[in-house]
Amino acid sequence: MDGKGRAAMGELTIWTYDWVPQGPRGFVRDLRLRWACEEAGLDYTVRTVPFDGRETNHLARQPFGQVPFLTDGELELFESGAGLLHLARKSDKLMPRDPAGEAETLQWTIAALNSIEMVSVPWWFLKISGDADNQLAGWMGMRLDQLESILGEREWLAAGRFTVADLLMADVLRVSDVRAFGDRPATEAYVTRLTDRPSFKKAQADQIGFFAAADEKRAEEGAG
Ligand SMILES: N[C@@H](CCC(=O)N[C@@H](CS)C(=O)NCC(=O)O)C(=O)O
Repeated sequence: MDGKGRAAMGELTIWTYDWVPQGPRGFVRDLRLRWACEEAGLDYTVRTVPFDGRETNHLARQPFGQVPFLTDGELELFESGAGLLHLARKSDKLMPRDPAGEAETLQWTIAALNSIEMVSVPWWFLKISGDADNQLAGWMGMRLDQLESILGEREWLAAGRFTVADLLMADVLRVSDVRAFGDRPATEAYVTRLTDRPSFKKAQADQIGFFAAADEKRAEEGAG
């Protein structure tokens, strides 16, 4: 199944699953790439690999059986962070071109992945597994408190303006269990500010609509 971004078939293709259960809708990481394309005004198409059999059916394209991955003409790359940085090289709306601003953007993009999401994802998995004594709670709280101090002092993470680093950090932080874990007003205001952006809202609505259409297709196939 194919879904289209704003423009006619472009060179940029964001790959996701053809269907996912309700739970992750609005959070599947293809949203990061959709959001970045929307911010930058880059034309893109969304295409899919089957959710069923994902463990093995596209390993040549994403070695962990996950999504998203991105194609740009002949070029193909996996990892949402790599995809975002690739898109950021196409548009200064995502990353400034001055060396200091670019370095700061790279630094905070990697920090979102390797200092925050690195903790938040395993913390979240332990939380939803029902482990009452989540061994990662202390580490998670410390990281979020450190970030809260920073976000209390500035509007954007890098270069004094919106960058792809904010897009990624906000996507990591907007998970409802993460938002509910303690009271951090600066972080909450930051997440709200970022997710109020029209490009985020469009990307999220598009993803939700995309999977809703997939439900209908599944139902038709089941009925037929
Ligand atoms: N580090 C990867 C993580 C990708 C990831 O966790 N993708 C999820 C969807 S958001 C997935 O494919 N989950 C299915 C699975 O792991 O089997 C990235 O950022 O691209």
